[in-house]
Amino acid sequence: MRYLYLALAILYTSVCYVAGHGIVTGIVTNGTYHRGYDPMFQHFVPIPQVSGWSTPENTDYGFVPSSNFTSPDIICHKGATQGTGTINVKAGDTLQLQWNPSPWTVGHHGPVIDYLAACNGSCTTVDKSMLKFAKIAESGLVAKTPFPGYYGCDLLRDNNSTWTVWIPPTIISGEYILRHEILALHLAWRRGEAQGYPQCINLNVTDGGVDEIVGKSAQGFYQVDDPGVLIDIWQFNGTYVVPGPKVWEKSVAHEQPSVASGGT
Ligand SMILES: *[C@@H]1O[C@H](CO)[C@@H](O)[C@H](O)[C@H]1NC(C)=O
Ligand SMILES: *[C@@H]1O[C@H](CO)[C@@H](O)[C@H](O)[C@H]1NC(C)=O
Ligand SMILES: *[C@@H]1O[C@H](CO)[C@@H](O)[C@H](O)[C@H]1NC(C)=O
Ligand SMILES: *[C@@H]1O[C@H](CO)[C@@H](O)[C@H](O)[C@H]1NC(C)=O
Ligand SMILES: *[C@@H]1O[C@H](CO)[C@@H](O)[C@H](O)[C@H]1NC(C)=O
Ligand SMILES: *[C@@H]1O[C@H](CO)[C@@H](O)[C@H](O)[C@H]1NC(C)=O
Ligand SMILES: *[C@@H]1O[C@H](CO)[C@@H](O)[C@H](O)[C@H]1NC(C)=O
Ligand SMILES: [Cu+2]
Repeated sequence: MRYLYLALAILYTSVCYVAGHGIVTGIVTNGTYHRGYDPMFQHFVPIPQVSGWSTPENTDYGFVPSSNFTSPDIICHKGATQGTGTINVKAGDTLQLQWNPSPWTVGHHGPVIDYLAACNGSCTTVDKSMLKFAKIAESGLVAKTPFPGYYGCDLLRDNNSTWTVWIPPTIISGEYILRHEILALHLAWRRGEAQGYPQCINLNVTDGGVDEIVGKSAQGFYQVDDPGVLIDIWQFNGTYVVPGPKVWEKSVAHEQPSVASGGT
């Protein structure tokens, strides 16, 4: 049985290479649409100014492999440089992030995780190696069925390939980077082949409170052998632990669907 599913996983993987895996191409805040970054922009004159971080190397809409999860690529994707624009939001606002191509690739399963880091100034010039991210939400294994388990990114796919993020209502006003990420685990039984799809977006938060984000470098989030990274989801029958730090207590993470047990 396992080999049938493996064959399917590999088939889906090859389909995925043709169709592309995914990026966030749109962000909706307060009813306003903002365009995300697209690697195609490198061919445009002028290059559009967007809040999404620039990743011109990511022409296949691909991923950072878990063999590279401690490299600078994991911060905001392959060779990322600062977004040139900023989205204004109020503390406590929600954002809807739109992934494309839609639907999110069938056969990709894994958690959806959101982080926030303060830029202590402008995010358009920030040194990404200085960013300290706090996890503000995570959605791991939502249900045991259908096989091989229903994960955050399956929920995302079934929700028009969109994801809602809540800005913590009490954070200090200022500029922040939202780091939104899917981890795809369909090949994660091979060491180093879990797939990270991080997407960074510049935000300017107003009407905030007094809570300061204390976080850590994204290069310290995940190790290649973490139980939530090196995992055979096609055989797994335990409690899925979303990798990375614990969710920051001032975030609105209780709004995120997640059930921490199950498997086949
Ligand atoms: C790993 O990350 C480095 C940058 O830190 C990059 O040059 C290299 O191409 C990456 N390798 C893979 C397999 O993605
Ligand atoms: C969101 O929309 C409401 C109603 O139009 C407005 O009062 C509020 O200022 C808007 N928020 C932002 C961040 O623009
Ligand atoms: C912002 O300040 C915090 C606290 O001093 C620090 O840990 C973090 O590295 C700073 N971030 C940047 C991007 O400079
Ligand atoms: C689904 O997402 C697309 C963007 O990818 C958007 O244009 C469309 O309005 C969304 N549909 C619904 C029903 O929300
Ligand atoms: C699904 O999409 C709707 C509409 O954008 C949104 O209100 C809801 O929060 C979304 N669910 C998740 C899990 O993101
Ligand atoms: C952020 O918002 C504040 C308050 O509205 C404004 O003064 C500032 O210029 C904004 N910064 C950016 C980069 O848009
Ligand atoms: C999964 O684990 C439960 C106990 O936690 C056990 O009852 C069940 O038989 C296991 N299923 C498989 C397919 O191994
Ligand atoms: Cu893919």
